[in-house]
Amino acid sequence: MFRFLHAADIHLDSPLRGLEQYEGAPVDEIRTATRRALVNLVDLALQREVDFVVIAGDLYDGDWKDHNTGLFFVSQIGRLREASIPVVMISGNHDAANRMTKALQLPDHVELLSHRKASTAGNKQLRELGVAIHGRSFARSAETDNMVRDYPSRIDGMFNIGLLHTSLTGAEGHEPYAPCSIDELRQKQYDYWALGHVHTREVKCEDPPIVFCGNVQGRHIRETGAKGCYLVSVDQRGGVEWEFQPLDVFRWDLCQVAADDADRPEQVLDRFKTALADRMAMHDGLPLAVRVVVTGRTNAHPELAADPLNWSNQIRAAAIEQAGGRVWIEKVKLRTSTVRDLDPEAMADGPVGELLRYMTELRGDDRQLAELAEGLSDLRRKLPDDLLRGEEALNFSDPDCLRQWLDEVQPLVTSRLVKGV
Ligand SMILES: [Mn+2]
Repeated sequence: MFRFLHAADIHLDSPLRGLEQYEGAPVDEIRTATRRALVNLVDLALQREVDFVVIAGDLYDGDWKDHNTGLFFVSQIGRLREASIPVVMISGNHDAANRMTKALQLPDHVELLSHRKASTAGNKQLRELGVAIHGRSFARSAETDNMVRDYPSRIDGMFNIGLLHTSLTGAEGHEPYAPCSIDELRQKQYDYWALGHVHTREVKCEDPPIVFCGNVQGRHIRETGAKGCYLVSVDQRGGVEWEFQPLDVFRWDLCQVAADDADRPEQVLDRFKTALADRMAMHDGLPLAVRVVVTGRTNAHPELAADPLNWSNQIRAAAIEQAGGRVWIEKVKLRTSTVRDLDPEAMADGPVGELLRYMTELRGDDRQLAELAEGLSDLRRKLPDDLLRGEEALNFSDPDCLRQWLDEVQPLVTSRLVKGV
């Protein structure tokens, strides 16, 4: 009967983080990725001849640096006007009314629902199609009120869609904006809830469909895998089907390498190449930014642990050789361990035994860890700023963080002290 695209969190012109400082980083691919994902969205709408498009907030990443971001959106979305495809959208926390200092007049086939109160899209074409789209934009970035309560009642005889930017009752890693429960959404008796804000796509409820479509382009290593939108089809009897459609032009991925039973670092490299080939095939040849995590108890551990920088770069080189510039290694984490544990008792009288006992003691004592951190404060002051900020910041006051460093340091130290361990 009709079909539409449900997209959200385009974050147009958002920077992609984590590759900038990397020699040979795909700077152009990164800079234009969100724009090209938007182009893919418009292309898809035209190819599949959808009846309309909804965007559930965070079209923009924040206030524009200049008008170019807005002009790019207007020019792309304008291509839908020629095909008579209306667009209904709301703003989210990133592009809330109070954050945006610049604006452009939107083309008349694009409707941004009000941030003053919840309303129903007024587009005539949608009314004729029998579709009512209800929603409300964020007035300020931190909308912590339940917005759903004031959403309009369903209009009988129409297909009712709710457009909402929310973290529901709380989603890990997302600010608790516009909180509400699945039950509250169901009580509205709408036929489809098009949600935005949570960047991982998820169908929260099948009947009626309550759907997070995720963002259209991964922006850092915590946004791995295919990103895109949902193509939603509604049949004569109001039956709804939804199908994920990738739109991303560049993908973040995790490549796990099991090093168990490998005898030499070269074998670990071979396993990495096999694992990478699998990942590349899985992502249909899209350019990838990959985090490599090597784990396992292996005889290669002493060599790996003794010179992690060398082996990380061997892995980067292997990726270049294999992927010819289509894959960038975001980070290498060598998390291997030794095949046989060092036994402090066996070396009870030696300096290595002493060291291992000290490390074990440290690990179990938050107070001593805090003292250690205090002792490192001079070093901390010398660290560049970006190591102390962001998701993977070095946190000197977090005992768990300190314990993890101990785990990384121990093999490094012992492998240099004890040959062949
Ligand atoms: Mn958001």
